[in-house]
Amino acid sequence: MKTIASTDHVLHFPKAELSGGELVRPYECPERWDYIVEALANSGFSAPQAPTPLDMATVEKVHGDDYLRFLAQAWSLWEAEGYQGEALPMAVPNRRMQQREPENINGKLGYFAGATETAITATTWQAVQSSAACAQTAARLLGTSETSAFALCRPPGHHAGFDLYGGYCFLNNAAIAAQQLRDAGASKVAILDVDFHHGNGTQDIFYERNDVLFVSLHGNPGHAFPYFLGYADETGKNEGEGYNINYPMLPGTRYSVWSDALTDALDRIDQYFPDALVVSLGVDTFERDPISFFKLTSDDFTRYGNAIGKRKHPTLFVMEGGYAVEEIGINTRNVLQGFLNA
Ligand code: OKP
Ligand code: ZN
Repeated sequence: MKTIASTDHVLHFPKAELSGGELVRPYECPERWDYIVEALANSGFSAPQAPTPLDMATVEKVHGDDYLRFLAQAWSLWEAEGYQGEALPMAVPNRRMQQREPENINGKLGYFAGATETAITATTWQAVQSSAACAQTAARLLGTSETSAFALCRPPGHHAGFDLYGGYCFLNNAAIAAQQLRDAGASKVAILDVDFHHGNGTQDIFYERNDVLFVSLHGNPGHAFPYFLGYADETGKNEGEGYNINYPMLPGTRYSVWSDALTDALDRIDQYFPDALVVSLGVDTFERDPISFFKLTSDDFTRYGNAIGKRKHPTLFVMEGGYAVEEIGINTRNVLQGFLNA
């Protein structure tokens, strides 16, 4: 299995994340990438390949024009105000408020924010585009020479909606990969999101579409980020009705329960007969993850990689979360090895 990864990921590393009322070193940090590259190298995976530059035409089919213009301009507008810190949203449009993009950068940040912990720096946009390019390049491989691939994306993408950033995400890498597969001739693509957090951005993007099935296993939003989406009664809208499936699970969930949801999810995916499967791969379901509440062990990652592999879909893994940094490499490798050994 080939890995596509970009060293540009280091260009996104804010000094701070807003967490528990403090500005802390971000959980989503550059060493995450290093640990994964190291674990794959130690297990005989081929060295990562750099992506080709991002083709924005694909991105424009899953994100709004106003939003993409905002991401490209955010830092220069922030800098022009003379601010010394990193760009964080503060005021956000809420119930009974106007949904209009303001002129001022603070207004724009709030308007496009789906959450307020994630900072933008001078070089964030470059890192974000290279991360998306990894997903797109890996999707191109899957459409041609390969039956599986791994896009080692950083920053992650599944919280990025049509016109929303936050939860460490800016461009939705998995959505871009799915769209790329569609444009290359796949008539149906399934996305399986196994990150601990609900893929609210991916759900948002494909909610009214039936050419992309979205299936997510995650912490119950009544108890876990992103809090405002991810319930089981969210099943899609219009053409997309029936093509969105959520499996919210409670604090303390172990593999015995999680794997039943996975089996059900994989059955639903098989019944859809997709031409390709995109896996939003977050390993923050790990028992020692610092910000999550599922209880999967490192061996469980091998088990579920194997279960996914047994379904024999052309499969693209796209990296999402995982914050137990020293174990992120082993856990990610275990999923991919379990998959390959199926
Ligand atoms: C991104 B992905 C930590 C709270 C964190 C944001 C979580 C984003 C997770 N104090 N809230 O889905 O792994
Ligand atoms: Zn996550």
